[in-house]
Amino acid sequence: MAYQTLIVETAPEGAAGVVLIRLNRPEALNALNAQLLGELAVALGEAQADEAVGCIVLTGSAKAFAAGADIKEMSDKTYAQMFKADFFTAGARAVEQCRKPIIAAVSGYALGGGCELAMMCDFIIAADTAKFGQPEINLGVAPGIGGTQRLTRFVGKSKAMDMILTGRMMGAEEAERSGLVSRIFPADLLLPEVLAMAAKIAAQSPLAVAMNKELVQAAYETTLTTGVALERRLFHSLFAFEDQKEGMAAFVEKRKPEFKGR
Ligand code: CO8
Repeated sequence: MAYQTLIVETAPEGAAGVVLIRLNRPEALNALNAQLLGELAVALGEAQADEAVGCIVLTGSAKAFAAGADIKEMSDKTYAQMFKADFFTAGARAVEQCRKPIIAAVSGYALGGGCELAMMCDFIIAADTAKFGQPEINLGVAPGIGGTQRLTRFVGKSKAMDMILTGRMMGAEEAERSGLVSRIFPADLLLPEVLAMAAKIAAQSPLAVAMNKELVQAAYETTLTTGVALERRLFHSLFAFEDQKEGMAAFVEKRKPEFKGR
């Protein structure tokens, strides 16, 4: 598909098995509008369907991952229009339901819906220039695609309240210290580092990757006892796949495994 608000590259910079999805509305600091979220849902659907893809990287520009939902598109909407269009949820659902890992590579602003989009991904790697925030309070509204829930789980109640009620931004170091971000790189190294990470994930067994992702996600949704029981079941079930035999044989034979996804 020819995208107008995204740039989609397969195996960028030689990163085998990786799809790079770049949000591309530079005139609006990558503000998320209906078209962009619709295109994102299509791009993720294609990446999900392509067996050659093992990991997805979502990024923006040097200045902005995304500066939020498109305020100009939203400003005149009525309650009925927002409700009927189920505004935003299709794009959000595509990210939430993707079974392949998605890494958010965040440089510059990740505000409002942009911060929420990054938090929907499996983990966030930040440039030292990254700024996270939920400034919806300044517009007389609230986060609408998970910000109050996910930010609170990432950074705890006190900091989430502080961020959401004051609308202040958090820099990369504070975000890493608070558990929102996994790692920080200098801005010019962000993409090469994230692509190398993504290629490493893409070279693993896609079956094991999908099950590991499902298990970590389950830690958010269930009790410890249920989560541990699910982990044990999936751990046992991984022994049904050739990839487990290959991974363990390769270790014993002191060679690199070649996973086939079966
Ligand atoms: N929406 C639309 N346009 C935007 C947005 C946005 N969120 N952010 C920036 N832009 C546009 C600006 O209007 C400007 O356009 P123009 O040149 O035509 O005036 C262009 O991008 C460049 O922006 P600035 O000139 O403002 O750039 P600065 O470097 O001076 O400032 C900031 C950068 C600080 C990021 C500033 O642009 C800003 O504060 N942006 C808005 C941030 C914000 O409030 N985000 C939250 C939006 S609400 C939201 O995300 C709710 C999500 C939940 C929706 C769920 C629905 C169900």
